Amino acid sequence: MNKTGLSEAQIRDLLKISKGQDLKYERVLSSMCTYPHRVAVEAHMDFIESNMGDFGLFRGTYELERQVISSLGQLLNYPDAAGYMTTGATESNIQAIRSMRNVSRPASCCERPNIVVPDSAHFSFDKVSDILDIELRKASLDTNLKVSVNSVEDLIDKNTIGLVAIAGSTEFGQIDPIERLSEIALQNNIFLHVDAAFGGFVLPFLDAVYEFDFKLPGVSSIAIDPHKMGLSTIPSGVLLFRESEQLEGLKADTPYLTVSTQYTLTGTRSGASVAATWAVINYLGQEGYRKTVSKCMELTAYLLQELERIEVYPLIEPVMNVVALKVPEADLVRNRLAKEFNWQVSITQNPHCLRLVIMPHVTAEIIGSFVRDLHEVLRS
Ligand code: 0PR
Repeated sequence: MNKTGLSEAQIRDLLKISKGQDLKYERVLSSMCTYPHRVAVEAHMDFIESNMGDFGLFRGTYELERQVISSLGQLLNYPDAAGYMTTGATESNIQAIRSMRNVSRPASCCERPNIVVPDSAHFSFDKVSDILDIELRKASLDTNLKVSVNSVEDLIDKNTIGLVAIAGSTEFGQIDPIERLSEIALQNNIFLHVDAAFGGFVLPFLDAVYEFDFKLPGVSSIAIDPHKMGLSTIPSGVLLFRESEQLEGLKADTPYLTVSTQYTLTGTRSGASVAATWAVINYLGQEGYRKTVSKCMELTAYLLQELERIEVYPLIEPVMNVVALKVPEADLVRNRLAKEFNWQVSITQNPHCLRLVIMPHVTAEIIGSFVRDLHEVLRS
């Protein structure tokens, strides 16, 4: 640290240089984040000092958080859902599984508990397994890259405390057969957590209807991320539980704070994210999100149409705005796109495909220019 401080002008200049080294989202086709909505940014700045870790000091912000939980509960067909705002789906997934373990512990007493997750589950579940010392059983996928229900059933045993389903998988944007998994969870009297980190702000606004939320009676918790397609600021995640008992499973005593209990993983926690999320969901409403999602889906269709001309095809028909493309030597193509044309795309693991996410910052011009560059790379 410097002995004496720099001037404000020096600080600004140095920050400008660093910011200049960051990529602009206009070249990024690999991210599930995007520019947050202006209304969210304004609210974030207005509540910058607010700390939800000691919410007795920030009663107004706390009330906004209650309203966010209730609005998203309503969106996901359970207005009475219990929950709180997390730093994102990694934390939501950790806490959902921790709650499963704590609530079901008496039943599965001495042996090591396990959960069954799709092979396509986000790597945050590997962290869950490590942190909580819970065995992770990975169920195989069918040819459409949805989890195989038979494989899930085969993996359940007396130490299984719950299942995980994905509504919008990270790599393929696919939705698991959640209706069936809900039945299986009920039959086995175990929890079912739905990771709708990405899909939560997409599926309710598509023309096609998908059953993935609390409407299904076996779904016991949902992770949904306002900092992805919700257009809020980072860090904004939401974890929702069907039963308040599940939230109680996360309770810690906080005797010297303004409130005597906490249910969160982090202590100090951003009230700015709460205000930003409240602002953008209320400003856009369902109509606003429907427009955003329609635009992303139209551009996804446009992308596929342009790619067809250069004989590049998707691995599966995209369900949402995530596209996996079959190209030979996908790693090499990805590297060349980055090096020669400054495009950021990612790669799926199994099979190896180019993966693009058509976020709200993507335009028809961006797609046109990307397809031209991809064509160039594939030709030479
Ligand atoms: N669950 C699913 C289905 C996800 O896709 C992700 C993140 C998570 C959980 C974890 O969410 P947090 O990272 O918010 O805790 N999916 C993206 C991914 O790992 C996150 C991301 C976002 C990556 C922007 C890159 C990026 O530029 O690919």
